[in-house]
Amino acid sequence: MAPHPELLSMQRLLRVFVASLAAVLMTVALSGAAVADGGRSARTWTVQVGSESSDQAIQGMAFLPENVFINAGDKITWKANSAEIHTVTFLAAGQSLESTQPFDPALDANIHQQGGKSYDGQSYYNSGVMTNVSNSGFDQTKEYSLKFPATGEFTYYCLVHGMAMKGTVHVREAGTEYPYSQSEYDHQAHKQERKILRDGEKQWEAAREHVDQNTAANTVIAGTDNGTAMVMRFVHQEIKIHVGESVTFVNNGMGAPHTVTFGTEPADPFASLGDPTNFTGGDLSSGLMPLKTTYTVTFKKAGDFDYICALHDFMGMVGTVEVRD
Ligand SMILES: [Cu+2]
Repeated sequence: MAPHPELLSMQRLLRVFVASLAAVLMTVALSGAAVADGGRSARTWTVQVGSESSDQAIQGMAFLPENVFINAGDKITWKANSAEIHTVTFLAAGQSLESTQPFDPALDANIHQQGGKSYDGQSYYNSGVMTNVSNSGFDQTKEYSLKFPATGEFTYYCLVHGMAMKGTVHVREAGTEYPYSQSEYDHQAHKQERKILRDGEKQWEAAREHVDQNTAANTVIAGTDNGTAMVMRFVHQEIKIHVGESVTFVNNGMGAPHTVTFGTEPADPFASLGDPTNFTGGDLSSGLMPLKTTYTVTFKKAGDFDYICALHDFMGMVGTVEVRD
């Protein structure tokens, strides 16, 4: 007697289930075996540099994971994970973070890759500019790898974001049991990324509420951040005023600098340019707007005036002031 068709499909389902269970068990056995070698064979670990929302509006100042525990002889590969630029920088013994101005032309080497492929524990090593896009205005480094032959605790920084963005490599004796697997680090990283996105959305919302409640003040928030999550947008992106009125741009953040730049993008985004008290069009720039600074522009002519943040325009940080008679 032929088996009932439903029974047949049950048997097939069961076979599929057993096969997938076997695959899962196999994976578990394999990763178990890898841990059981006591970490004697050198490994390569991955750390993400930055994080972002899909529209690039929210950017994370973080190495994910921030702490990684490896053994002597292992290698770390840092991977660019955001449009916002970052560096992986190990300072030389005795060197201070303040002394390394990444964009100082006199210290041009700061922003370029420096040091060998194996970390000596005391010299200056730099990844160059890490970003996942090619239009940041810098030579793009997508991946940076260093081998760690010696034990120790090594803290590194992003030169662009300074103390706000650091990570530590904990290098232990070869053969030490690893406290975390790569997939555990990846899980931590995903969790932190989601938190950064949530924090960014909240700040963006707060910025919108702030400008909505103070429309008479003609305020535009020129980016905001909480030291980790950055909102790379002008709020409101479009503002309407009358001839003779002013707009005040406010950098409301704790870590990320911005600019307000009308006209041609200047070669040096950090220098201020033009007279903001009497703007009728053409080139005008705030120069670098560090944290909690304002820049007020008085518009003396009708028209639509487009402007950018010269540091973050490639990720959509642009706006327009519509000036009417
Ligand atoms: Cu900006």
